[in-house]
Amino acid sequence: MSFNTLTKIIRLTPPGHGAVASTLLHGPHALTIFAQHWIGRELAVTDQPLFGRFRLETIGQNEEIVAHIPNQNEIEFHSHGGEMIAQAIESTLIQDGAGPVSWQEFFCAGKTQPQLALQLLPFAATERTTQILLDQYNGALDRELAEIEKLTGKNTKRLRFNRLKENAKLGKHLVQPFHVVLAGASNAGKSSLFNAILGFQRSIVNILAGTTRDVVSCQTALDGFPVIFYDTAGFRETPHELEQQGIERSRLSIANADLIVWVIDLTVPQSEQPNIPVLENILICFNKADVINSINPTNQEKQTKSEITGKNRITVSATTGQGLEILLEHIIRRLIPNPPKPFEAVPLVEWEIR
Ligand SMILES: Nc1nc2c(ncn2[C@@H]2O[C@H](COP(=O)(O)OP(=O)(O)OP(=O)(O)O)[C@@H](O)[C@H]2O)c(=O)[nH]1
Ligand SMILES: [Mg+2]
Repeated sequence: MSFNTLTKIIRLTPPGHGAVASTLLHGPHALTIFAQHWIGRELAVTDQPLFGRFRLETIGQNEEIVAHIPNQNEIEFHSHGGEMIAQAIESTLIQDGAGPVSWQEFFCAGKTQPQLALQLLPFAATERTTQILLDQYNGALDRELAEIEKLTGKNTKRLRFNRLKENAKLGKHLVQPFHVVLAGASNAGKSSLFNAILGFQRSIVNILAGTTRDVVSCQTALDGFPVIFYDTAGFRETPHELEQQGIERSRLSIANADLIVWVIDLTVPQSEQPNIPVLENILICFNKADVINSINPTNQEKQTKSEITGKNRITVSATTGQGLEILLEHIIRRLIPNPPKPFEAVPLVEWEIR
C-alpha cells in the first residue's frame, strides 16, 4: 500500500559496518506503515522499549527489532547493523510510501539561525569557524536585521544587505572545507608545492614526468578556514592508459574546485606548456623561481611569462619556500575576499555536512 504522505525515513547511524543500525520513521503514517511489517506487541506510544520482528517479504525472513515510540508521529527502531538488512528494511518502508531524507536535512529543516548554528557546531573544523558559528548562535543575524531596519538611507541599507549576501556564501564553508586543486603540466612541481604548503611529504615527488597518477588530498586550515588541497596528475600527451586515467581525474577535480592553482614551470618555455584553462576561479603560479634566480633573473622568466596576462600571478619556489606565504595569502583572499569580523552576521542559508 502506498501512503504517499509526508512520512519520512531517516537513517540515524551512518551506512557501513556496525553492530546496530538506527532508523527513524517520522510523520502522520509512521505507525501504520511500520505496523504492516511488525510482528510483536501492538504499536502504541510508550516509554518502554518494544521488542519484536520486522517481516522482510523480499528475502522471506524476519529481522529482530527494538523500537521506541515516543509519540504518534515517530517510531525509532534499531536493527542489526549490516548494510544489507538496514537497506532491505529501508527500501521496504520506502515502497510503502515513506520518503528518504538525510538526518542533516531532517534535523536542520525549519530551524532558526541560532538553532541551525547549534546543530552545525560539532562539525566546525577550526577555532575560527567555531567562533563564527557561536556568533550566529548568539543572534548575529537578528541583530544585523534589526539594525538594517532602523537605517534610513537606501544606499546604506543596500550595502548592508549586499554584505549579508556575500557572507551567506561563506555559510556552508563553516562546516565544509573549500576545495583547492593544484593542476598544470607534468613536472611543473605540483606535488612539491603541495608538500611545501602542507609542511610534510604527503605526495611523491620525482624528477620523472608523470609521477602523480591519482588525486592526492589533504585537509588543512588557512587563516582559520578549512581547506582541502588536491594534488593532481600533470597534463601532457601520454600513451600510458594509467596516466590518461589520472589526467581524466585531474579534469574532474578542476570541475569541482572552488579554486584552481595552475602551476607553471618557469624553466620551460611558454611554447612547450599546455594551454591554461579559461576559468574565473584560477590562480596562476609560476614555480621553480630558485632556478631562474640562479641563472638569469629576467630572461627566461620573461620568456615564459610573456604570453600570460592577468593580475592573478604569483612566483614561488617549492624548493626554497620563496613566495609561499604570498601564494597562501592569495589563495585565501580568492576564497574569502572579506572575511567576517567578530560578531558579524553570516547567514546559514547554504550548508552541507559531509
Ligand atoms: N629547483 C626546483 N625544483 C623543483 C621545484 N619544484 C619542484 N621541483 C623539481 O621538479 C621535479 C618535479 O617535481 P614534482 O613535484 O614531482 O612535479 P609534479 O608537477 O608533481 O609532476 P607530475 O606528478 O609528474 O605531474 C622534481 O625533481 C622536483 O624536485 C622548485 O621550486 N625548484
Ligand atoms: Mg606530482
